[in-house]
Amino acid sequence: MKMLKIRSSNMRDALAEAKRQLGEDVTILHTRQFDEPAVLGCGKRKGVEILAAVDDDRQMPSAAPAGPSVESGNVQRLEGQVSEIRQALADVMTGLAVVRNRELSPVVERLVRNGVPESVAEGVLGGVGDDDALKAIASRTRCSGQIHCDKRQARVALIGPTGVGKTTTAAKLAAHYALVCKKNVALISLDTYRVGAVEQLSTYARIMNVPIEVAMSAEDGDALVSKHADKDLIIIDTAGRSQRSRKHVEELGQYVKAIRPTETHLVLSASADSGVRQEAIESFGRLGVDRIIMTKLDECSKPGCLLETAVSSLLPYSYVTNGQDVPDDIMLAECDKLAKFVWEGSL
Ligand SMILES: Nc1nc2c(ncn2[C@@H]2O[C@H](COP(=O)(O)OP(=O)(O)OP(=O)(O)O)[C@@H](O)[C@H]2O)c(=O)[nH]1
Ligand SMILES: [Mg+2]
Repeated sequence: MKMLKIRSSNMRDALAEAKRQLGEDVTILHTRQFDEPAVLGCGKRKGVEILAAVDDDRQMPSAAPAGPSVESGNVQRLEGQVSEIRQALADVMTGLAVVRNRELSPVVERLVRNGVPESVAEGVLGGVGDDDALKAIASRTRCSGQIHCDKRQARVALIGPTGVGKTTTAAKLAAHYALVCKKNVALISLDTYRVGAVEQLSTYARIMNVPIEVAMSAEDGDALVSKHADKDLIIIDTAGRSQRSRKHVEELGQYVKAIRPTETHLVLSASADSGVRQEAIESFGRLGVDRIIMTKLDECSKPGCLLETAVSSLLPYSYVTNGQDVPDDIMLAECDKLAKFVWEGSL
């Protein structure tokens, strides 16, 4: 028995096609109306489908006219393929919906609400209960503690993208270590790039009575460090550069290298886009970053960036800043406090 499924917009054409392909003795085994979405998903496609059969032993019509027959066969094959593709797509969409609608645990959901990407929140808190959430977050957030300048001179370079608060933070740190910790501090500015940058830091230096130097070229750096060999701490402010410009970041690297920093702190803004921070970690990371300072916590509505950055950079936080006031708006980074901020949304 040879069987054929034929679809057409009406019964008459379907029967004619069945006879043309299988001969006059064709038997119609089954007919049905169909009503389904059109191939590209717009509108409906209606018609009849017949299942026609003929005994194999009977004589088949000789050499069916090539044109219409081939076309009809092709259409059927295409329809079959389209239907398979549609089914596969439906499966994928169902799978995605299942993933999307997957129930998140309440602790993970809370972190996601606070701005932690779902994958990070799952990684840190998957399987952790409410009571242990703070501890789990704190354990994934490392903090470096104070700048060590007791036994040997510390040279701390602040680098990072434009406008994140490097100069303001340099002034806050200088004030804290000079005025509160009573350390012998000097400031060096490597920012001869931006108009007004040196004046900005000089104003703070004058108020704090801290010496300030400006390196006009990478070669100046070494001489300036020697000049201040007696200082406990040298804080180095640098020019903000786009994390996207490899050339400018490398240029900055030459300047910073000449100062021979003992610590290089990458300054990132909590109010910036997460993608920008990730790019900055990658780009400035090539210069040998060993700490992160997160600024502008006061401006950020979702503190999850603190956990996201800790997890993605694997670097410890040294300080966080939470306002424009020099010298007050800076805090030593402490894991418990940062975890509380991420979890509760307040410092
Ligand atoms: N709200 C808020 N503003 C801050 C904070 N830190 C710095 N700022 C402000 O951010 C702006 C830029 O600060 P700068 O210190 O000049 O930033 P920068 O990284 O040195 O900028 P460039 O040298 O141009 O790359 C200023 O208006 C600062 O007052 C902070 O913690 N919170
Ligand atoms: Mg600056």
